[in-house]
Amino acid sequence: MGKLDILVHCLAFADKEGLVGDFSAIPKEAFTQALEISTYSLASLTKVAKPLMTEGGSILTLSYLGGVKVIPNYNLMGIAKAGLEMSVRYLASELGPLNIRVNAISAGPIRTLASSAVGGILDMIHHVEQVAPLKRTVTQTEVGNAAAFLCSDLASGITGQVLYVDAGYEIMGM
Ligand code: 0WE
Repeated sequence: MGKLDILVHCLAFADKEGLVGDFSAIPKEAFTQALEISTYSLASLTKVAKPLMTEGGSILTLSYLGGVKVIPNYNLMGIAKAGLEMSVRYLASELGPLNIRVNAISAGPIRTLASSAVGGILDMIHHVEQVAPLKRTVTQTEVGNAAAFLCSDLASGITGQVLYVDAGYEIMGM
């Protein structure tokens, strides 16, 4: 592959058992699988990207508010995203001396193929449209634009951060 400048990590999975019902009832196997795919994969990919980013670089991952606050049914993915956001900080600390930046975007809910498998996603989007300062949800283009910024030299002073691209929803308390 030679040289690498940018790595975008956009990968998550939890078994349906971990996205519904009682949190305390999540099977150990589902827990391990979700953390391996959704959390460990960032460190794993970073390990192989690191020696390729010989002139510095930018690593970006995608997170969700459910890793910081309780979102009904996000359950197991919340644990995975909490671990992912903390991984961003530890990786940023490790790779900063190599001028490799590591950040995350925490996006608001978006209607996609993956999210259509989530029960009640339309109700959640409707809620965000009422509560978020911008009175709407975000588009995939807006998330992409923020990703382009964080991966570019415009963000050369930013590392270890979680940038909310959520129409402002995260600042609201009620
Ligand atoms: O991170 C996610 C969901 C990622 C995801 C989606 C699925 C659906 C199909 C991970 N694993 C699976 N497993 C499947 O079998 N989001 C940010 C979207 C999402 O998922 C939710 C949400 C939102 C928002 C689940 C419950 C509540 C809210």
